[in-house]
Amino acid sequence: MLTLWEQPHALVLPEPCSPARPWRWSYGPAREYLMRAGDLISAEQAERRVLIMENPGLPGQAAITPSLYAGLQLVLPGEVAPCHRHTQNALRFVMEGSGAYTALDGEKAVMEPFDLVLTPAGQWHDHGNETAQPMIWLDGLDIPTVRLFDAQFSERLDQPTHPVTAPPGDTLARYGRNLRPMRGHVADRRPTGRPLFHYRFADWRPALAAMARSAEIDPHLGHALEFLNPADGGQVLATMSAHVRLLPAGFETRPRQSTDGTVFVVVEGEGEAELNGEVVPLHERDVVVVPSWTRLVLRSSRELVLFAYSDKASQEKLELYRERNL
Ligand code: GTQ
Repeated sequence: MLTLWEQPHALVLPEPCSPARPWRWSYGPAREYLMRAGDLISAEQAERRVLIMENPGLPGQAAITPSLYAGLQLVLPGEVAPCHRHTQNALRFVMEGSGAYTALDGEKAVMEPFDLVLTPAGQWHDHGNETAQPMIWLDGLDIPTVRLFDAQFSERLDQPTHPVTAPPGDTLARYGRNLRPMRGHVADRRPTGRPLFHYRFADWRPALAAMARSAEIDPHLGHALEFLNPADGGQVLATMSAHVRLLPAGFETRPRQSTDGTVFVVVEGEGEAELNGEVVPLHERDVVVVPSWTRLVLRSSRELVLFAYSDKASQEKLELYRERNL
């Protein structure tokens, strides 16, 4: 037994005090390391050729926040990352390359820069690159969350790629346009109740641009749109939420705190993030992690477009989520 009153760290704090640190990974140097990994190991050998972005405040945990994982994955021309499934939820956000695919239960999503692709828990997925260019994307997974609950299972398929079950884009055509099949709805097609797994830059970017033209800007967020599951209007994954933002040139947000530790990717533009008073520059394709309850201010010198994912979906289910707009 332990004496509660002598614990060096208080166990019940007045507000979040994350061990994770605010941090930025510059895309240029990260990309160089990843390409070097490409010389050293094949995607098939590695199963997934990924450089993990580990938060310096969480050494040895392969975590970017206490609940989330992030990595950069490289698939070279002609390669396949073999088919597997697991209880961890995953999202992919394309950093560069065009035309490689993620297949979900045998249906390919052909990936373009800044597309969001989901591989929800329990669904078979493999990745392949039949183009002539390297393909790099950010992997966002809930690995630390599933580890916390000791609830992980995974298995490899006995062949590298899943047999084709539907033509590429089939689900997007049915569920990506405010429509759904009158028969053969979600439950038959994807047992998880998450039919749509591809959210294209070609769709979300014009939506954000239209919002920026006509909506009043939110002083704490900028213009912001959340990705949703068309089957129920909820978050894209059981444990993770994702959104995009636009800050017009010369905009500064008011400070904001939220309990969902968030990973940002700079899609376009230039600016800076002030994280608990520390200023970090923002350039295209940089990755920045903003841990829970960090006081965040964003500034744009050029029109800034950001993608972000967080554990808000988990926290809302557990009735933990809070935010404070200052
Ligand atoms: O592509 O399935 O970065 O299973 C880590 C674990 C990617 C994947 C990661 C994975 C994957």
